[in-house]
Amino acid sequence: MPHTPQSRSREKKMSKAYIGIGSNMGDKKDNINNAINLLKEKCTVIKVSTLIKTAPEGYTDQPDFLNGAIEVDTSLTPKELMDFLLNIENSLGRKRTIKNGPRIIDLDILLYEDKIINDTLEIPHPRMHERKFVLIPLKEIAPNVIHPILKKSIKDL
Ligand code: PH2
Ligand code: MG
Ligand code: MG
Repeated sequence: MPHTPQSRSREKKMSKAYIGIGSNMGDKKDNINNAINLLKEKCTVIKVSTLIKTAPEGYTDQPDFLNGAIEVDTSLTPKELMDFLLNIENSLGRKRTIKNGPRIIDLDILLYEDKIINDTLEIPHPRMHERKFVLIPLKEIAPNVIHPILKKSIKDL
């Protein structure tokens, strides 16, 4: 069937988002793969970076992390996407004890289109540009994407 103006307007608007993923408890690789499979229930996963082992930043008295970055297309709004990511974290058994402490899985929205949101949800992720464990995997899948506040590409950050 050819696209008519009517059929096009009924299609869901898809947005591109980049998600940071990390784990430093249990079987880290399994946790990340399980989270990616759950993501596919509501998002189209376009790219997954190489997963890299990273030393903990911030609160350093905890195990090394496995970190990666994911590109998704989604019809979820930023808030809906955040709630979906929180549901995935909970369903994989994440318990929130120490702030920035060890976690089975962490899923953070890094970028959502070129939106800037300063609410309980902050997009771009407020610390992404200073975190190697975010920038290295993100550079692999999105080197030329522009940070909408800093106006610099990921590879230049
Ligand atoms: N996440 C944090 C704090 N520190 N360090 C590494 N290496 N990887 C992380 O994902 C990470 C961290 C808070 O979300
Ligand atoms: Mg995080
Ligand atoms: Mg988080």
